[in-house]
Amino acid sequence: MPGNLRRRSDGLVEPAANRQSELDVYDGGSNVKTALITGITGQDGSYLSELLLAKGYRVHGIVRRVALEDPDHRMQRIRHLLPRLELHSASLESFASLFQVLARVQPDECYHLAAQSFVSYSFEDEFSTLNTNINGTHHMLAAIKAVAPKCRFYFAASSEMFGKVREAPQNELTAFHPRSAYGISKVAGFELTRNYREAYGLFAASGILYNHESPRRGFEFVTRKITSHVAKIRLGLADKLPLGNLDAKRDWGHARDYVRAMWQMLQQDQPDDFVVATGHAASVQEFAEVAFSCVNLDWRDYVESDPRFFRPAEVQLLLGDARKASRRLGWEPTCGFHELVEEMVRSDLERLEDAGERSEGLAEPMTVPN
Ligand code: NDP
Ligand code: GDR
Repeated sequence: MPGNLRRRSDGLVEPAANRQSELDVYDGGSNVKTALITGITGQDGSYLSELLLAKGYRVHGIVRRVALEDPDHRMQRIRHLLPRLELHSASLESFASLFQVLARVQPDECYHLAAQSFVSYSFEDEFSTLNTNINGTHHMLAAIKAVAPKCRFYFAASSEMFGKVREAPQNELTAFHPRSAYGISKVAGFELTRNYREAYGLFAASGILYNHESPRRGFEFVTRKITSHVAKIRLGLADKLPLGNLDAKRDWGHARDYVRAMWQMLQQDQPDDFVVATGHAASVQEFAEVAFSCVNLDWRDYVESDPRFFRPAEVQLLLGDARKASRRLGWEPTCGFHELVEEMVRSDLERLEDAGERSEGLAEPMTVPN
């Protein structure tokens, strides 16, 4: 256990310093809600934690045991929140471990975000993607049914379920046609969530979220890959950006907007499923064009086609119709495409410049192949 974390007698893991004074803020309140987030170390988990803490929730998170051993690296996105979070180690693959956490925390709301979320990787390892994503969701639902049946459950479904789209834009009634093990796993999770709602009366909702990005996006996803390379190229640290299919179009929004929709879904009178999207699509090439133009460079001088980054089955166009979310949740995106790209490029430039100034080397903090 790292020095800045300690395990309490009830099994909770928490920052070693000053824990109780933080909790006193919440302990006295009669309306304090408790939320449990799986995947709290990911992009969405970090923004959702910030949102819920700002609303006065007690926020618990499930993390992998290895994260507790290497918090500087694996908890980077939530490092600034650690004194206010209560973390539990459990494994998505183990029903018993999730059952124990749910029984102990008794959350009012559970946001199930943990998944093998990289579509490309799901072609390399279908088995672990299906296992983690389907069984993980099933374990969470079954444990909630058994020990916390009043808990409201959010499932992180995906536009990848539409895959080879039957129509554009897609809405909650559009048929699914997934094109990867990842997409298949999300269809299974979506159907499990619906079935627990219909068969056992759980308050279980799915958000069918389209691509949402931010400076906290993993480096393997195309947007962050582009903005981090643009920053490196601008600073003379790289000279090429290898990419796959430039024609794929996605409906790109900002993660901070999308986690707000997750919370809103669990505040409704009845559980339901919602598409969350901006309603505007842009191609990978357009994203690269805008990103390079932010630093006064021409993308054509740097982008090169690399067969390694093409997928065996591609999803060519995803465009969402979020009118139901707008009507019923009052949800609207606040960040436009250009603003998103600019924020990501600016953030990557600042990160590299800071690293250069501190002479700590320029290795990316989360080293993943991209
Ligand atoms: P990230 O990849 O940033 O985060 C994934 C999280 O899941 C991390 O906390 C990761 O933990 C955890 N995780 C992965 N595998 C396991 C495992 N075997 N056991 C326990 N935890 C695991 O994803 P996002 O935050 O972007 O997405 C959140 C969810 O929303 C995912 O389910 C994703 O599929 C879905 N989604 C995302 C969209 C997007 O555009 N971002 C759109 C639609 C759906 P660790 O840090 O330890 O690896
Ligand atoms: P996606 O995101 O598969 O939509 O899944 P990703 O950024 O990986 O790909 C988007 C599109 O860009 C094309 N592409 C490349 N992709 C990557 N990663 N690297 C490249 O070099 C590259 N070149 C072109 C891809 O082929 C694809 O068409 C994301 C994840 O967050 C999922 O978890 C989530 O469910 C969906 O968004 C909605």
